[in-house]
Amino acid sequence: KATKTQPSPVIDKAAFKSAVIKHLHCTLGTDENKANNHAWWKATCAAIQEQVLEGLRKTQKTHYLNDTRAVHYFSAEFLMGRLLSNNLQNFGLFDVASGALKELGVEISDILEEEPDMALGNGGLGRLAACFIDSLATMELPAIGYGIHYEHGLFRQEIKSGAQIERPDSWRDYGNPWEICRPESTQEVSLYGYVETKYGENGRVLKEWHPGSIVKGVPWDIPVVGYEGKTVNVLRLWQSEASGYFNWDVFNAGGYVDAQRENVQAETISKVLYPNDETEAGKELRLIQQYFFCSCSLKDIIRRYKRAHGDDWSRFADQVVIQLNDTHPAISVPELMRILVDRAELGWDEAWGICTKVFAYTNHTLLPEALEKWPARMIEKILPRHLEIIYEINHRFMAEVDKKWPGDNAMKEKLSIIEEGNEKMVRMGHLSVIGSFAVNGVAEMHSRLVKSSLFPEFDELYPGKLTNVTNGITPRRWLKACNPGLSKLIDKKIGDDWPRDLDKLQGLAKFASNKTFQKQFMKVKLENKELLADEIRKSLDLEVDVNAIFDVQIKRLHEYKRQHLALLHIMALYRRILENPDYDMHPRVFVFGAKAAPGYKLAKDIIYAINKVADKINNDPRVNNKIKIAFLPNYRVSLAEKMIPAADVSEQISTAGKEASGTGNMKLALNGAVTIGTLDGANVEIAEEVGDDNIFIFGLTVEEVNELKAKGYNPYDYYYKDPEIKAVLDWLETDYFTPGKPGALVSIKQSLLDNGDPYMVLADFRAYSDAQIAVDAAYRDKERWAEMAIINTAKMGKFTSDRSIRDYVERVWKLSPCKIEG
Ligand code: 26M
Repeated sequence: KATKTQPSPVIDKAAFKSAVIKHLHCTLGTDENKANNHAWWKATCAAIQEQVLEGLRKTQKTHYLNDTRAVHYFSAEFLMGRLLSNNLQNFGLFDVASGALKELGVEISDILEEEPDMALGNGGLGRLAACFIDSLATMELPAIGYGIHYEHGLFRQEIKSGAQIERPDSWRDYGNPWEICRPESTQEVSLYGYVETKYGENGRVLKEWHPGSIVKGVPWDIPVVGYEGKTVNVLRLWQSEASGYFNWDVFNAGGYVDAQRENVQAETISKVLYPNDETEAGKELRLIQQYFFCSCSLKDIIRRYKRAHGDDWSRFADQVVIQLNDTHPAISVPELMRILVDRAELGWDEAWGICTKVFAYTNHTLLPEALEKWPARMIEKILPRHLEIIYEINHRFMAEVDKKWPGDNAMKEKLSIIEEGNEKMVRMGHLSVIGSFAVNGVAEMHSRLVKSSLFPEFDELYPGKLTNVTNGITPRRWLKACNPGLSKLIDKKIGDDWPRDLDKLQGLAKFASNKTFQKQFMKVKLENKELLADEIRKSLDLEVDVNAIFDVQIKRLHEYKRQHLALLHIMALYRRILENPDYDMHPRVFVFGAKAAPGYKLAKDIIYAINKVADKINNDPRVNNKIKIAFLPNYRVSLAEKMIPAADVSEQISTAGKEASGTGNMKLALNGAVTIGTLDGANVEIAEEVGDDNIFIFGLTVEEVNELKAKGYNPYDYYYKDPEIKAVLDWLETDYFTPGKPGALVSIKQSLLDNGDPYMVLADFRAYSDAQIAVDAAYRDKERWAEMAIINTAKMGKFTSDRSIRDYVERVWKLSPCKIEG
């Protein structure tokens, strides 16, 4: 039975209309006749922002009066995307706004497109943070997100002659209507300089850090509106500014011109997001970024705590829990120790007791190249006191290790925060595990591997500290807002309370074999495919058949994610068609979206190869439109929102054991795409939910990957034994796809043969190809496919980020909701 949970809107169409007009006049200085879409967008944002700020004020007041315990989500990245559509939906004002604008002669879909994405993140980790703060607000939990106010988010990707070009992202150039600057909450951050040792009363050693420079952190608040609009939390992002202070005691006066150089350096800190994901870069500025936002955030938390509790630190850990989103904010651990020991003059043990009750750490990767390590010399230069504190933490930790494994020096070397060697390195993962009371992986399989392969000894030393919280996604953005057609169909069928309680989608399962519902479900899918086909036409000047299978692979470009496995398979299909014009396959459109880190040569080569193969296949009449390849440039949140609702097939084909969780897999399945994937990350749990008949699992398991590695994997075995593999790899070496430029695609072949195929692409090729044949066969049975698609949507309840947050609350944060009245 359908239930109605949407609140009655706080403002009606007429009032919304006058609010928009008021802002057009008074905020933007234009009028209804002159306004372009951009102005209409801003006026609409301003109109809804009135409601947002009212909610924010009530929430902050209520949290203050109740002196609530809160979670502080520390993340170098928040990949928010666009906010207007979500904020309207969450206030139940989408239809009101759409109607009001229509009467003003404006189409809401046009103005939504005016909003630049807030792309302050690289990919999964940053988007997860955004989904989590959405769920926290929706569940009325006191929470604050802390991060960096990057002037430039992730680069804009253009494709020129097939190759990726990076352009700066300037999301704030025409102003951001959501953010509020709070200069009154500015913090100061110290950098460089030296540490002075002093002796206090009764011989107590006192350390004083004389910084070489001080920068200001100015906070910008982005309101985070929960579903149904009651709780409005904040995302607080720090922008760096010159403070005007310079430690003249330590350095000679530099004069006016040098001072300008100082300003530029200070402002550089929050200038740009590092575009690497999964590779540790080791750049000084990156470390300064990390320390900058952690230091500002901790000071902000402490200021708020002291307002309520004065200098009594005994309740700090009752009020404050800090979640470290990967090791990027790990420098917070020694920073809090510094504040407690050097500033508050607490004893070490008391301070450490507080720290290890406040911090919890989420690990997002096992890839060795992604585990952050900083040269001790670099930390010493930038944060001399922190290096001392890290050594002290380690010294005491080594004593603990010796207690557990007496005299075992190999164990000490292995677990030490300090990696000895040519250059001493600080292992931020170890620091995070030691400094936290809870450590979690992001999917069952990943957490198992964190325990068994990454930190087995820590698991022995601290039983119960290592745990799992499977990732999730917000269904408000990733179904309700991005797929209105399907949302309305679901509302009609099972009621409209699923956005808060995603398990309700189970109710669709009993209609999975109902022919009428199948038709309705697939009609929505077709309409979404038509919309994506329009995008493809606009963006690539490419016609695609909406009756083809839309096969979608969207994620950062990485060898471990194996976009090149998909590419080799497409080339194999092409070859089969050329050899046999009657090769029997249902037409397919392979849709890709992927950004490569600018310095990741092979990733860029794979993008180039996909585009070159696309040029050839898309324009070859012999293919007879059986294959189209659409690489959509500049993959980002707002593009994902268009691609995901249109997908029939979801490609999740990472080497088993490498993808910690994946979250795109959840978004696609939620929108009725069927997964072809390996037993990796959360794919395992998706398979458990939908059942083996409703997913196409292929390839080596983690155990098989390890066995094959152990016995010696030789990609040439596959190259010589499988003629199709040989043929497509050899093809890459010719100038067939790059006329006049033979060898332009050879790096891919080289990585798969000479470089040993580190991600076992060739080992999984045949199994992948067979699975794709099974996908093809399944799609031709229209009813069976519709049933599979519906089951996928119906069984995604587990993957709401509300469930992830509930797990964090119960297992880690121990938080209670706080109702906001009115
Ligand atoms: C490192 C050094 C310098 C600059 C940036 C980085 C860096 C930035 C982001 C490193 C890693 C970053 O993100 C990793 C990431 O997104 N991991 C993904 O996290 C998701 C959420 O848990 C998982 O679903 C994915 O499986 C995992 O790959």
